[in-house]
Amino acid sequence: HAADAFRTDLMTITRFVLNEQSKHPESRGDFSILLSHIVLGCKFVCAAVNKAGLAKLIGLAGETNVQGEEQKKLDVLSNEVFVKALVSSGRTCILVSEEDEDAIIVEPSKRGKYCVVFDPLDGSSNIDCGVSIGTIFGIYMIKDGGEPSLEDVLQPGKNMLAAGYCMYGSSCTLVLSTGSGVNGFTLDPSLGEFILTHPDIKIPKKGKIYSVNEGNAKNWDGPTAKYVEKCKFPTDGSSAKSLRYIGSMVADVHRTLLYGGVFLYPADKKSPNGKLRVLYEVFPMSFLMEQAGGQSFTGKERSLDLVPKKIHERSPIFLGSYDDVEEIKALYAAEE
Ligand code: AHM
Ligand code: MG
Repeated sequence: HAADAFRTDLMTITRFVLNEQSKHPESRGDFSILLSHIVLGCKFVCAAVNKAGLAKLIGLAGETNVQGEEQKKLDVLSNEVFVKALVSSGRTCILVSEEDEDAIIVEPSKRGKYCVVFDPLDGSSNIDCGVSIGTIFGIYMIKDGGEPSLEDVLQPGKNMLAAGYCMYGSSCTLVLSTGSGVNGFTLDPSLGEFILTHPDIKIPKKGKIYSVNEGNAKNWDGPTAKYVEKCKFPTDGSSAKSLRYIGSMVADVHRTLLYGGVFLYPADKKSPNGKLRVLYEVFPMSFLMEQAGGQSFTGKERSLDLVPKKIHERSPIFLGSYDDVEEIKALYAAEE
């Protein structure tokens, strides 16, 4: 149909979130405002990532400042953009970023009720070879109306109100859950708007892919080793799984969400808590997985039940298709 060539009824992310909010008459639009500031950060980082390769070659404007200082590293730049966007939204009170050792307590005149935890540019070691990287974020509500404190962000992941990530890949994709399913939006560069392209994402119940850094295999514990062996040499007559590992969490999780299967970053002898950070890597991705019908497990418990004690704490993680994670849980249960 000619009519299909141009869609005229565009569901932008702003319109989508406003629609959702209208179901809650008590909401005053604060969440939409917060989200629009996060979206602005994502657009900025997307633009910066896209010209990262070129910037080195031709010195794009803005990449080297007038004093001739060396250009800021993209992860540092992204962090600054997100912190400023979040503070200026007037809707946040405490921020935790992978890039900042301490939590940021927002000054009283700019405070709102939301707490945001984020990794502004995850997988940044992949920038120089053009592999997809991303921003990950989670949103909590301050516990009581008082002074913001670390307690407000040291809450289990199940208390998050919303979580999402933005992947800077062949296209820029923002995946969001506000606690009623998962939706994906793709940036239309000509409009500068994120348009709903992946409504109501559901992860397949079982998948054909496993995703793990197998170079760490010699240090794995029993259940992880057994599970990966099962992926390669299944004993139940099913066919072996394919291995896909990008080494960029957002891209590996995005593929897992769309195609099914499992992504794991397990504990090993060298890093008994794995590598990934609880607040802004494990929790948001686990929140999205559950909302899409999958599961996330730490090797001990449901990931979202974990209560972090420190803001940069790490945890092992096994997430993905419901049935596949169920198998991993059984192997850990058998170990006890
Ligand atoms: P980073 O926060 O330093 O970028 O590290 C996190 C990244 C994840 O994106 C990815 O899943 C993981 O590190 C890969 O780690 P490894 O190289 O050990 O496989
Ligand atoms: Mg990271």
